[in-house]
Amino acid sequence: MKTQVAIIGAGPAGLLLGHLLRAEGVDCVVLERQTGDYVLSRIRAGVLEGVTVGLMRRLGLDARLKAEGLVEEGFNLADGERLIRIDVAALTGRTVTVYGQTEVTKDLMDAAQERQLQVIYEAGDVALHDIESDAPFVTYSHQGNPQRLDARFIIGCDGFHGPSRKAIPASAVREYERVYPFGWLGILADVPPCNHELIYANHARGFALASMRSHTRSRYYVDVPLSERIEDWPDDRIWDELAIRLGPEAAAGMTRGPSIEKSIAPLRSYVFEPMRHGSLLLCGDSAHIVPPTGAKGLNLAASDVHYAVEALAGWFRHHDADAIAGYSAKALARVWKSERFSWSLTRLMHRFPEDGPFERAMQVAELDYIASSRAAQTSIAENYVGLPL
Ligand code: FAS
Ligand code: PHB
Repeated sequence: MKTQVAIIGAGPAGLLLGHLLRAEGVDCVVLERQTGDYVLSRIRAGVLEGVTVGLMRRLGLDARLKAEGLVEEGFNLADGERLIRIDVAALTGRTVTVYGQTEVTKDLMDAAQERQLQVIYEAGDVALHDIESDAPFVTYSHQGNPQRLDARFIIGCDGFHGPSRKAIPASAVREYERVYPFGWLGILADVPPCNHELIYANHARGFALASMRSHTRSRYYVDVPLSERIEDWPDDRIWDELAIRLGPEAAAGMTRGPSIEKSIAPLRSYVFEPMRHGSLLLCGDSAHIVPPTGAKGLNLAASDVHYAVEALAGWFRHHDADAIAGYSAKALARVWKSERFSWSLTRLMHRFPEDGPFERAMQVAELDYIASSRAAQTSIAENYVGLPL
């Protein structure tokens, strides 16, 4: 089989990219290891920046997002004594939209057939070949048969554990990583949210986040030691811990109920450079990971896709080789700023085992400064709604 662009991975990055390339008249095929149902079963991001909403609008796939997404004008930082509201709408003129990654992926999947976006699910043993040539290709197995897909470019949208970035020679690679000494235990429940806006809490017992998916479905998190197992966290224990960490006001508004999903995710900051090598470009988690504290992961995948579509459309329309050559630097410039914001908010809102009284005093002083400074709140707000492309 032959196409112009081979996309590996049908998560949000791969599907967004596939649809946008089709809209630009660029032929592409998406190869996905899992089934569509499995991809949709993964509960992940919940907050969309304007960049991500804008790409769905550009595709004309934002009907459900407009109807069901919750536009949020602010969010809150809690420290056990007070709630510091960051009024992102007043400070930046922009907002964020609460609309689960699962819903974004579903909207993109549902549109694939009618828009002739070819997505091959259950594509096993995907391997990349000749990525330094102008004629790279991908081999894979499907329904027990070996397959080959020839393309002009291969785009790795295969997440943190995919094969794409590993196809780049080690001599060309620079990696940066910070693994955090805790994970996030997340719970999804069909109960109304405790607050109409998100609350990030730094409590003596640890971090908590109150988020939501709709007016009737809530998403909460507490940070736990990496040694914890989900079996050790019955629902009641999670609800009790959330009520303590989020504080009495939020606890008073909290409705408990049975979890419909709960899991523990590790946290890391990770950047892989370069995001292009020869005819291979990387988008999303295949090239970078952020701790979910800043709600940047999914949105960074969207900005990578924006730059990749710009570069590929330029190449196929005008043979603009500079656009392809400039992709990595352009995408990384925004990646690093989001890495910094996610790392700094993680540092501010979590208790680190190695921290002593001085580090705790720094957190208190920074929260005091944020509570009293419009400039400090504006800085947080412009990062939270998403920096310009
Ligand atoms: P994805 O990982 O979503 O998609 C990659 C796709 O490639 C998958 O479908 C995978 O099956 C496929 N693939 C992998 N290997 C393959 C192979 N060999 N062949 C073919 N296909 C292959 N971000 C937030 O903003 N907020 C959050 O709360 C949040 N929570 C998260 C919780 C968890 C447990 C994880 C892992 C991530 C979380 N993230 C969160 C980040 C997450 O939302 C990512 O940023 C987002 O999924 C990035 O999308 P993709 O780059 O498309 O990668
Ligand atoms: C979520 O709703 O899943 C969510 C929201 C904000 C974050 C992380 C996760 O920072």
